Amino acid sequence: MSEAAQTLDGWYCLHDFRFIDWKAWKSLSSDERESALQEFYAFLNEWDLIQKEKKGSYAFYSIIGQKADFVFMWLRPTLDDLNALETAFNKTKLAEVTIPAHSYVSVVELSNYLGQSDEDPMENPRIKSRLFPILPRTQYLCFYPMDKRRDGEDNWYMLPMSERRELMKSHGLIGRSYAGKIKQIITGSVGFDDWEWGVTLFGDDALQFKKLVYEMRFDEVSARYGEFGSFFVGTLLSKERFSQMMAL
Ligand code: 76R
Repeated sequence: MSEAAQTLDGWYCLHDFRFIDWKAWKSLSSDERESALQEFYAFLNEWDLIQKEKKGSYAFYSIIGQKADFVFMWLRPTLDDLNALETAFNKTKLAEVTIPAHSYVSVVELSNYLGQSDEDPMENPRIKSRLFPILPRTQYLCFYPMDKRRDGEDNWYMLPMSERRELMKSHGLIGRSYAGKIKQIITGSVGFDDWEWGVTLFGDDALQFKKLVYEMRFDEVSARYGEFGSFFVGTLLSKERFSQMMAL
């Protein structure tokens, strides 16, 4: 048996994709629509507060294309917190005019392929800030799930640790060349959802998502071992932008 990678795990993560039921929204009176928005904005204020206290984080983006209309990406200390959050949202008036489009459950993950030391990682502020990240407010977000292949000769999980480490080094180098342009959050979902990882990328220039993902496709880890699910791309929402989006 080859040596399993060790992971450090941080906040739990739920990506909750929704459609807007425009017909239902249009059938509400303007007072009902306004109060639905105000109720939702009170929720956003609560999430902002939790984020300020560093007890969790969230991202809110409008999705381009027909896979969904918007997404919440929530980070919380436990799965129970996430469950309570989605239930609380589901009880709102706004949720009544949404239809679930897709969801993804995972946990923020760092693996030990690169850099390991004897110190307690939880005492390292750089590691802590990556395991418990405050999500950026970049203009764009990209999300997709992925697996590492287990197919005949191309079985990631049968490779010795030393070889995987070598391959991940090259992956990390490509990633680092996008420093300042893209922030990535890798969340592990083995045992939680249909794929092994969720990849969430944040950036102000959406074209850089394409360039990074494309460049990685030529790198052995992705070229040989990467398998990918559906991609979602979104643009930042704020209260103001959401009000504009919902205006009739
Ligand atoms: O944690 C680190 O920064 C160390 C280096 C590193 C690891 C261990 C790293 C760096 N990644 C790691 C692990 Mn990554 N990453 C992806 C994708 O589309 C594709 O082809 C793959 C999707 C992107 C775009 C990306 C970006 N990475 C992983 C893992 C877990 C592997 C395992 O355990 O087997 C996956 C699934 C994965 C996938 N990676 C980086 C990036 C970027 C931008 C970096 C540089 C980060 C930085 O140094 O700031």
